[in-house]
Amino acid sequence: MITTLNLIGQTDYMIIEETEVETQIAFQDRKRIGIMGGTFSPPHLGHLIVAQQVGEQLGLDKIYFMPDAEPPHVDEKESISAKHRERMVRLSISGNPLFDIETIELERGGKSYTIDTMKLLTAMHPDTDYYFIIGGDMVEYLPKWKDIDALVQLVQFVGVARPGYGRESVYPIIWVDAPLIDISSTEIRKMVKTGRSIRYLVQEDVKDYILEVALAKKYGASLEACSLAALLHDFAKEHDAKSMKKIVLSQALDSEMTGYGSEIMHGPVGAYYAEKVFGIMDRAILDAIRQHTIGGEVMTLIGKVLFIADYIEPGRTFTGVDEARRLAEISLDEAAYFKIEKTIIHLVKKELPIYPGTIHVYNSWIQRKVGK
Ligand code: DND
Repeated sequence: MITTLNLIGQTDYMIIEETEVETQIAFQDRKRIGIMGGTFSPPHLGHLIVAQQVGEQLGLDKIYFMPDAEPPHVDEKESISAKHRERMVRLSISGNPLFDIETIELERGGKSYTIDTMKLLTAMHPDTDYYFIIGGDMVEYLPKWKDIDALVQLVQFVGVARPGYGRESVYPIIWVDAPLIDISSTEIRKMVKTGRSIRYLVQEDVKDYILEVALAKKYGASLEACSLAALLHDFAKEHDAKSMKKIVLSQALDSEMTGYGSEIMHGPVGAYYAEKVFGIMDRAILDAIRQHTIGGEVMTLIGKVLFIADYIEPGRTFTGVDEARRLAEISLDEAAYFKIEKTIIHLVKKELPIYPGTIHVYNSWIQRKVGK
């Protein structure tokens, strides 16, 4: 069948086969999706910068961060459990409408060979063209990927230069220019181990999450519970003081705290959200969130971990932070008491009113300390 269409200006007519029209329309309708595959142990700002640059420069509809279940590399990396890596990816990409997460490899489990995944994804989404984003190091490694010749037929590889790696490849690669970012997950893991600051290298919430998990490991606290508490503890901060106040009053929380601002309210309000919005039922997690700003008269191990991790993270520079870090190495109780006492002293010196709840917490800790 022949169709006449006005395709070129007002007066010039062109005749084309309908099948060709369909092909053109089909081409226009195709989705263009970027895949940022990785182990993300942990995800860092290099990953985010690269994905953003590729997405914008190639005009992609979406970029999916796809954590692998087990990295297929021969030289397996020091493993952080898949669950933690997934959570950190979710934290890293939250709030960016261009980014999303693809969990297909985590659900499948086992070694995540990209060819297996892309066969599944292209079969599930025949209307999509996939752009698989890799750094220069991975471009060099491509010849070793499983069934690479078949894979380059399924996806378009997009390479982003990385310091120390060339741009040559025998495979078809679209190169995208992005600022050279010399950050690697391996280096970040080393920095965490040696107590160096990872601020500005990973997204802020990821940094808190990593430190929380490190402290939990040291004191044998449940990693699952501590990581959940770390994830949710500042959720209330996304809301303004007015809406926090509403919750304090409607839920019959201590109304007195409304006079002391978001800093005091976001703990108890955060616990409310964790229960009502995220369905957390574990009392210890809820208490940890509730108490994480001022502490509590009685605190669980999870509560102390959250309370201290937040206080001593490497980005902090206040006077006394080194002492707090030293104490955290020896005893969580010593570190917690130090924080409670320091807070009171700080507020007195600044001539600021002290929330009565903070004073109650201090009283119970000092009474225990001096054995009364
Ligand atoms: P990585 O473990 O290198 O990820 O894995 C990248 C992807 O390749 C994953 O989806 C793997 O499943 C797949 N792969 C690798 C090897 C063999 C096969 C498949 C196979 O099927 O046989 P990372 O978490 O370390 O990094 C994620 C990505 O970000 C990588 O492409 C990496 O090159 C890149 N990257 C940077 N790019 C530019 N500047 C930086 C970067 N840091 C990481 N600073």
